[in-house]
Amino acid sequence: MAQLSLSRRLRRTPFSDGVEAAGVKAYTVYNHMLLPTVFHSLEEDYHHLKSAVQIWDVASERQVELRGPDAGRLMQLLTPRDLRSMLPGQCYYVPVVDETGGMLNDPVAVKLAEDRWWISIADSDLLYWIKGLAYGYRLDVLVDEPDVSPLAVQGPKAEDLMAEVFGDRIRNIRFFRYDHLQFEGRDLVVARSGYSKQGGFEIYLEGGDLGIPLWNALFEAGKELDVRAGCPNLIERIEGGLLSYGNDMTDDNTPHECGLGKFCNTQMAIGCIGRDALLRVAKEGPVKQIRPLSIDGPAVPPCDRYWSLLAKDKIVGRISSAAWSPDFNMNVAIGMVRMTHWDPGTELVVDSPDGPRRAIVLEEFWS
Ligand code: THG
Repeated sequence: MAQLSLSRRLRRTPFSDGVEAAGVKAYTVYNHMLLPTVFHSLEEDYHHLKSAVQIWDVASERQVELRGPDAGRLMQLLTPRDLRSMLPGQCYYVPVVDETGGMLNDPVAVKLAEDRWWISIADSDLLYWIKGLAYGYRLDVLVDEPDVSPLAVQGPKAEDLMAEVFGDRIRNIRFFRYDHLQFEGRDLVVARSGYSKQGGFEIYLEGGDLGIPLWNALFEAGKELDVRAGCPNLIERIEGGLLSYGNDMTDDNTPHECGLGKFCNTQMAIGCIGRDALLRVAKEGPVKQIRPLSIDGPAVPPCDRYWSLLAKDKIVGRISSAAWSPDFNMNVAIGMVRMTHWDPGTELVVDSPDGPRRAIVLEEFWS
């Protein structure tokens, strides 16, 4: 396999030195920044994530900061999720859509104050869309990418590790809420959230200079807990049904096609750019939707292009993510399936790189 050439354009993170010292084996590029994908092996990392605690360099989840009197108004322009009852101290998973209702990103919105938000983005250049809207609507708001780098602590022992470093106060943080905690005299936003289903926290580090001190403090405190460097794990995130923007959905998809309808209150989201388009398509309902699937046979290769889903030689969908799951003893996958074939139990044929295999539409992986 060829290697990725490193350069300044492919940004390092405040934690990269620690990630390298920990023996990172593979990276992907996310928001033009290095994002680790493997430390030991996908499967070893997976078992460890589900049994212990890991420190993840997810600095590539960049923040778009909105600051000023119109910050809240701009935030609501972006999403069909109704933000009116959201308070400082809360985080919301929000679909961001364009004027056609197409998904531009699926970030976590962090409300710091009425006039200050962070939008913790997935892999697309949302900054330019947001700056364009702020300028075009003549909003009184500053939009930029601050020096803020999330570091995630994930796994069943995450709470115990975090308590060692930040004190028992972190135990009171509820899911998708945050608190302000101190580290070396610096104020940090710490949320109970993260891109795994194993539980944990995300530390939003303001000021890259503290990256390695924070990284080292967590490893020092976690020695007894078998803490390791980790990263979002492909197997675990497919099992958990966590979507990956650019892989499982693009701007060709509406939130409803992505199964993100539960994060939309389109009727209530007055101001949302995509509101009219979404109200129009919501009437009919989506004709295709994201589904969990199993794929028969031995471990599948990496899904680096769509794999067609066929029924009687007709294309009825496509797989966008797939991996061998040791715990479920099958290949787990995420795909987009047409309405005529999306019911749980439907048997399809997937055109995988090593030939046709049976795929089954599931309800959930864990049932
Ligand atoms: N954390 C932060 N920023 C992020 C991610 C993150 N930016 C990029 C990417 N991940 C955005 N995508 C997601 C996808 C899923 C979730 C969060 C961000 C998520 N979903 C939960 C679920 O589906 O079960 C819970 C959603 C909810 O109930 O509100 O956590 O991980 N900072």
